[in-house]
Amino acid sequence: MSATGLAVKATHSAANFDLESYLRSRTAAVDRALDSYLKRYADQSGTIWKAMHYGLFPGGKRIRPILVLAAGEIFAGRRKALLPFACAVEMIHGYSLIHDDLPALDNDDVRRGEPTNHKIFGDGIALLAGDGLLTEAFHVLSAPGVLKCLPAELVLKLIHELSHAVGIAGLVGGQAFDLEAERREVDIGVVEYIHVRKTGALIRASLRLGAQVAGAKPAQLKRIARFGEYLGLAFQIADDILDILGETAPGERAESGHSEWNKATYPSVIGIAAAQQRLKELRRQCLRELAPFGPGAEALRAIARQVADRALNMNGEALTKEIQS
Ligand code: GRG
Repeated sequence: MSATGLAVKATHSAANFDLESYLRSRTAAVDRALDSYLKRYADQSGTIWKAMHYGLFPGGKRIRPILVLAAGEIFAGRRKALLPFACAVEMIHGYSLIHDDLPALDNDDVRRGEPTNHKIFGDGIALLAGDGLLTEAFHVLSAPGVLKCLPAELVLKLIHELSHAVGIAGLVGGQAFDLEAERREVDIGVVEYIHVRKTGALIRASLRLGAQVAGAKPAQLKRIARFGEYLGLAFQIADDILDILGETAPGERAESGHSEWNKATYPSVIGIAAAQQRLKELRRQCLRELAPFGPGAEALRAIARQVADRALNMNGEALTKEIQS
């Protein structure tokens, strides 16, 4: 779809789909929109503005906002209507990372290859930058411009859904449960409970928001939501496998006094091979949910494959030896 807000035509096909250029173009659209939201406060550009900006730029993979756009594009959603939701989920993600890196939580020094927010701005400003991004997300969604694109009732419903996904029933609750789980033995049921909330809820919500903005029908929305559940879990399992197998830069690993093996993760509880097996199953489930959407869902299909395959195409034997030594 074009920046003029015209509907996107579902023209992708498996044979010609270029995920790299898709991600590049959607990332650029999200970056431009995020930048323009922040620029509105440029005259107040004190330390807090810089810290909020640093929380968003340079960005990471932008997977959540891209999921908003990709889900919306299946149903020919308008970019103008989708972008505020895409930006809101990225702001919330940015907040969660800043807070998660703080000494009181994961105590990380490095994020995306750069010093973490509190290492640059101090704990107090980093805390406030996270608060600022979380609040700004809902400011963006409740803006008059959004109500020009979508019925007020729908916007309110979506804000309600998003706040549920990132509050005690989702992101915040999952993070709290994870924190408490660090001190005890956990089984795989508990690990999944944490993942579904801490990581899965925002990923699922991103997809559901995009689909609803674009007018998906209830049965279609259910499918997208199930896809989101499988993808959210796959995303976390893949991340944990890559963490253990060493793809994450050493400085980015948690420093809260325990190794990756002691955390409540799939590979640490059931082992790498079983975690990879589960990941393969989730990959299949993701693709199955998208089947009825045809070529319009090619972007989501390619994303699901990429999320899983990064943690599947590894030389498990060699890396297992490395871990044991
Ligand atoms: C502090 C309320 C609060 C919640 C924190 C998201 C989160 C919950 C913690 C971040 C730590 C972590 C590793 C969580 C698992 C989810 C995950 C893999 C986050 C990283 O997301 P990416 O890979 O990051 O999308 P980029 O850098 O690409 O944006």
